[in-house]
Amino acid sequence: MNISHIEHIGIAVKSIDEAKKYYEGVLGLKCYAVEEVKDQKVKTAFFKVGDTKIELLEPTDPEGPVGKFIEKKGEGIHHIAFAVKGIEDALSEIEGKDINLIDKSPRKGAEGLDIAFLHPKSTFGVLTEICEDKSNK
Ligand code: CMX
Repeated sequence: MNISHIEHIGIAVKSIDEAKKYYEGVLGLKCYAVEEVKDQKVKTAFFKVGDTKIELLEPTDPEGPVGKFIEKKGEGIHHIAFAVKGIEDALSEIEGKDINLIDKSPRKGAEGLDIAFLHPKSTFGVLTEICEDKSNK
């Protein structure tokens, strides 16, 4: 598998507006995009840190994946996302190694990336995403 870098770290928060006071006011990062991902029942906010981003995730529905996560575990790191080249091949390779895939084929995520999740029970407790930017940005 060809992983180039950590694309982003997803952090579950109850309120993006509240959390922004820390990321902008204390860490001095700049929020450059806010986007709702309706099918995931979240609002997202992005901050760049070198080649990696911080993705804040605020639930829009308590029954969505992030709403359930906050209810159970509280705010905190929700997932880690690795940028790969060739996401379809990466998924076939991962499936061949007996890892439980949440997404057997890529779907569209925030920022137009092709994304797929690996179940945390197969990945030592860390919800893991692989993603690929197929645009020519
Ligand atoms: N990290 C680590 N463990 C997690 C987890 C997370 N983010 N979310 C759930 N779990 C654990 C739970 O603690 C639970 O463990 P126990 O059985 O030991 O208690 C187990 O996984 C099952 O949890 P659950 O609450 O019953 O939740 P579900 O099975 O309904 O769903 C998951 C869990 C990971 C399959 C689901 O959240 C999912 O499909 N996630 C992928 C999509 C997603 O997270 N989208 C939001 C982000 C979208 C974006 O970035 O744009």
